[in-house]
Amino acid sequence: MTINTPQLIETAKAMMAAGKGMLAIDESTSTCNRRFAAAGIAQTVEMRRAYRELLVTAPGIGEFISGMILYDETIHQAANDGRPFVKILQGSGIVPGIKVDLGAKDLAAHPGETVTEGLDGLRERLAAYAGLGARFAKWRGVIHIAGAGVPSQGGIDVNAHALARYAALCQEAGLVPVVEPEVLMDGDHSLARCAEVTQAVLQQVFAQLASQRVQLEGMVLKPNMVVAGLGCPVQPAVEEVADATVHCLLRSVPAAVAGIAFLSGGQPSEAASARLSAMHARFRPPARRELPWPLTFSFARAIQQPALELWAGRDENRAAAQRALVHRARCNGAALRGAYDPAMEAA
Ligand code: 5MM
Repeated sequence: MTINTPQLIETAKAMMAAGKGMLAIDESTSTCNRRFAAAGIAQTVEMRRAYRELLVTAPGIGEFISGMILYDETIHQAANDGRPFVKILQGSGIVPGIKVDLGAKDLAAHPGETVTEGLDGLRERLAAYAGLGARFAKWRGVIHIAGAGVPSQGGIDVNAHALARYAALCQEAGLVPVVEPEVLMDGDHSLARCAEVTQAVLQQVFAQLASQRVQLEGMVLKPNMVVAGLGCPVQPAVEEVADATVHCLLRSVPAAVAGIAFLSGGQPSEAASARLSAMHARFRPPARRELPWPLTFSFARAIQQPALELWAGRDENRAAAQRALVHRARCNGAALRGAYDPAMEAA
């Protein structure tokens, strides 16, 4: 099948719109239920629908959010007034997308490592999602750091290969692939170890993308920031994370890629905003050369978490929760100008 490159490029440009980033609301049912349970919210289809309605209808969210990543359950749902979520997003100028992987499963013969599944039947599922209005898709490969042998080359290779096969199928279906190789923050590894693993993973991902003939201009990379493990006794400064992350990307990501949108990975919301802001403040002319790709966010927890906790499943908290959501989106919008200031949190 011929690839519609101009259409892919146009969608990717809309996703990378200046001053905006993406909001991931694609938690699978089990992940969403786990977060609801922690916040004391009932774990039902209706509560998940009500929460996603709160997110997609937040007044003003389109000022800072260019795209939202939905989940299979969510893309079929509608607001109380009957309007499908996809239509609401389109009406706010937000590009609808869909998470299409089926989760990370234990990788045979590789204790402590996983491979993301979901390639079987993916061509048909992508066509169905495109018919529902999705214009991009997302797949997450998960890389663990644990000791000397994890990740193994085999673990990196198989996840990179799956990401590339997914990406090629997306482009065939007219959907922009968001390629998400996540090096987890779990563990006590150093910043340097995260940089080493992230670089090895990204280089293998781009080798596989080339091998599968994925058009870089019509894809978006969703990487982790280069950070120390959560259990590492030495936690780097904001500027160290910014520099390590951008240097790693410059060494690994071809300039033709349409854009880069970070996951937050469990970082506190304020830290994610501060680190993204530092990247923009520190890597711009005349002090440094201009970055070759737009650099933005595709956060889930770092934007949603305060809103989820405020909502707590109660309708009377809905407006306050929406304000908290838009506040986090605004903070990250400021980060894209290198202008995030912790003082914004008091506003
Ligand atoms: C890494 O997770 C992605 C970004 O979220 P954070 O900013 O919170 O790290 C996110 O899109 C993730 O892939 C989805 O929430 C889906 O997770 P599950 O594990 O439910 O498939």
